[in-house]
Amino acid sequence: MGKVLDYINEAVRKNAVHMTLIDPDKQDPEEAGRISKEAQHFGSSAIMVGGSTGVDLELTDRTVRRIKSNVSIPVISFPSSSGGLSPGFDAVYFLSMLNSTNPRHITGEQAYASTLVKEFGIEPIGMGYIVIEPGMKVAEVGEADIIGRKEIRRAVGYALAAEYFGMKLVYLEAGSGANKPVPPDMIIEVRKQISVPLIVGGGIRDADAASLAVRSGADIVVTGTVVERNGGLNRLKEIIGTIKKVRPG
Ligand code: 1GP
Repeated sequence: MGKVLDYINEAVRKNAVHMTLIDPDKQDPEEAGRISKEAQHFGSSAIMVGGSTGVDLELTDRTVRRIKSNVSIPVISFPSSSGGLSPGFDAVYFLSMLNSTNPRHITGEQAYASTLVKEFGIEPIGMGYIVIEPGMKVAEVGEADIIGRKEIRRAVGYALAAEYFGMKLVYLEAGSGANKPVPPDMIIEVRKQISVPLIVGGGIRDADAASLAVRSGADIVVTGTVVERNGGLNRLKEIIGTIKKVRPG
């Protein structure tokens, strides 16, 4: 097992985990570094870097380097395509959008990215990525056959399939900026059925929503949009503080 995956598994065993998503398009590298430093200080366990649109390799690279010089927690690529990889990453979520209708997002981009991952010497962490309603931009770009909020059995099916394929993590994604996060009853059922760590993200913007996700069974909560708003860092602090209380070490 790789170093970053070991670190994630260990963190999840101890208590509920938070990861901060930074979209390189949303702020300059300096600001990304500043946000990441604060996030680490509040107790976030990793910085994920990625965005669904317009991946600019040069900007990603500068952003990753800036973040790396500001934090000691892992900086993980959260790619939307093979284009967003930088040699500066500690690891990459080597994800397959399992409910895409286009094989390009299930195995195509990955077949291209794998050689770059090898060349750069980045740790790949296999992940089953499952897009739930409303799905937002990532559903559109990834041509997802979106799983409805009530389609719990379908969500469980994809999550179990991910585990049986040998993927190390399962991610239930409502989409960045979603007006509603992944429903609690879906999280509960998926958590019951799988044994690998469960990540939940999309639309989690306050401590209550984060707490509900963790109480339902999310091992890892991802937030992105919240820090882009006024007072966002305070919100982030509250979110991380709350989830650590809900499932303390
Ligand atoms: C998106 O799940 C993440 O991939 C985070 O979503 O930006 O809504 O926090 P938000």
